[in-house]
Amino acid sequence: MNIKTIATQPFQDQKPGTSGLRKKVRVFQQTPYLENFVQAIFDSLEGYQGRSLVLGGDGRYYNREALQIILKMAAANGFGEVLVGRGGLLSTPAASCVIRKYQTFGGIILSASHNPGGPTEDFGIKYNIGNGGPAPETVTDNIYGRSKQIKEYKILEAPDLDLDRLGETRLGAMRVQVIDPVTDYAELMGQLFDFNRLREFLGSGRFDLRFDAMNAITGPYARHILEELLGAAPGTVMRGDPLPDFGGAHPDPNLVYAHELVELLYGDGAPDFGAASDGDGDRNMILGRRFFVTPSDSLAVLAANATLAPGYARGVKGVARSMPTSQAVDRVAEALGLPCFETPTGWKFFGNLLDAGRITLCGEESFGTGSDHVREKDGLWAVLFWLNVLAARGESVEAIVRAHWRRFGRNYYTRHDYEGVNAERANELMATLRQSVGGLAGRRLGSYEVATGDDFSYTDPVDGGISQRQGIRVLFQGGARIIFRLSGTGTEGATLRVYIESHEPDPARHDRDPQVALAELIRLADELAGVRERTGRVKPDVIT
Ligand code: G16
Repeated sequence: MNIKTIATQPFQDQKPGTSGLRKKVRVFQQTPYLENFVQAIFDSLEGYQGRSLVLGGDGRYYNREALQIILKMAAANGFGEVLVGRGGLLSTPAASCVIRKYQTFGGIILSASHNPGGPTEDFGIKYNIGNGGPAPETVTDNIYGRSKQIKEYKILEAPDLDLDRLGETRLGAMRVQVIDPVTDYAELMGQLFDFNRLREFLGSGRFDLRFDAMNAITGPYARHILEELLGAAPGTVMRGDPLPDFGGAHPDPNLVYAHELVELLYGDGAPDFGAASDGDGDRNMILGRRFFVTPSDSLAVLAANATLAPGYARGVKGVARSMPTSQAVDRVAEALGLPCFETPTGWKFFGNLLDAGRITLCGEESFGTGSDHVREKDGLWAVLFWLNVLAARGESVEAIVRAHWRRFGRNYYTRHDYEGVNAERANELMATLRQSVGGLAGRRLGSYEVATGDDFSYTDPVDGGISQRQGIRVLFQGGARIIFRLSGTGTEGATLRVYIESHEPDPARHDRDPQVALAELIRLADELAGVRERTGRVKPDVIT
């Protein structure tokens, strides 16, 4: 087998976004687009010769082809070993778990997360470092820098490997281990949660649940853990086979895209509990019977009830949330005397806090919740955590959340997304806001008074790294907020996200529709940014 060094020209558009490089499949299919980016990753790493790499993806279209290329490039570049999930599959949290458990040098995960899959849809690739978490900005900046200068890449000339059979093979001098994608992850879950109690709870026939895997990666994980290990009824896991195009579904677990599950949970004879996960298994949506738990509330409820799960019985060291996530968890932290950190959007910003032992739980409004058990957000983990809390408390989801609001107040929250907006116009909108926001302090807008306005900047408390321009914040007296930012995960045009929040302490006012409770702030947001005028849109594409 020959190592070939192939001359190449750089692409100028390989800047990783919020979570790796995401583009249309057809972009990645143009040789050497993928090859360049993979070589740029390898070139920007030091000390990996002879070490192990974890490799897997969410099974989306082009996953298998891309894996064969990456395997041959890893061999040509001197990795000693690759651990690859059978069938090329590994959920994002499972990849993080495997990197940590086997102390590998890092990992490459192929996924465009919750974006649709298929020949005309999205593909993505991201590099995770040895702590199991997404590469921090210093690393992704280096990869990007390298991708703009790259002149050659290395690849082994070899036949494709059979990735469907467990066991060890070789690719040149490199060992390839095809591992079961579920085993290590399931074992970790068994250490964190009370599987005996859950077996009684789910096997009793008195608790009915559905898990919607959205034809994506979590199907095999959820079937094994919920149905085989914990005895939930067969059929608990819906859409449980990972398909390359997700069966045409948009694997984003929210009220819009998981509508089959939502209809079940809001219909006659609804189950007690419903949950869904996304393309690569790191997001989660939690539903009770006719009740939706916002991701921000979910984080707060888990933080307040953490000690009910054996893995967290000794308590939580601290919590963190991304800046646009609601401040519900801040109130829990305050009541429990815990440190609470506010980071920019992107799971990578939690890594240092988790590694330094300053936080145990963290989460984001974008349906992400996680803990120090891995360094990624983790969809099925959140579901098991909720089930553990439900089993321990013996109350319904709704009762638990309402009791939480009574104690801490309710943070009404909504996010309005304007998708596929002309990128230039979206950038102009942000630039104008950036200029004016500082001057808003002290101004009265409707019944609100602005406390401060800024463009969020974050100084990492562990390594001192500074990340600027992380979202425009308008902060009102009393804690209400309006936040504007552009998504870093889209593949076409720009997505403007407007996040709106307000705290309501009065239990008599906890029953309102968030769109109604937040109506004035929603109107103010539109006026402040001129969303309609500048984007030409009269309403958001997605409201969560
Ligand atoms: C990624 C990141 C998350 C982020 C989300 C949305 O999630 O890991 O931290 O909150 O994107 O980002 P944006 O608002 O920039 O689109 P995932 O599940 O797509 O990997």
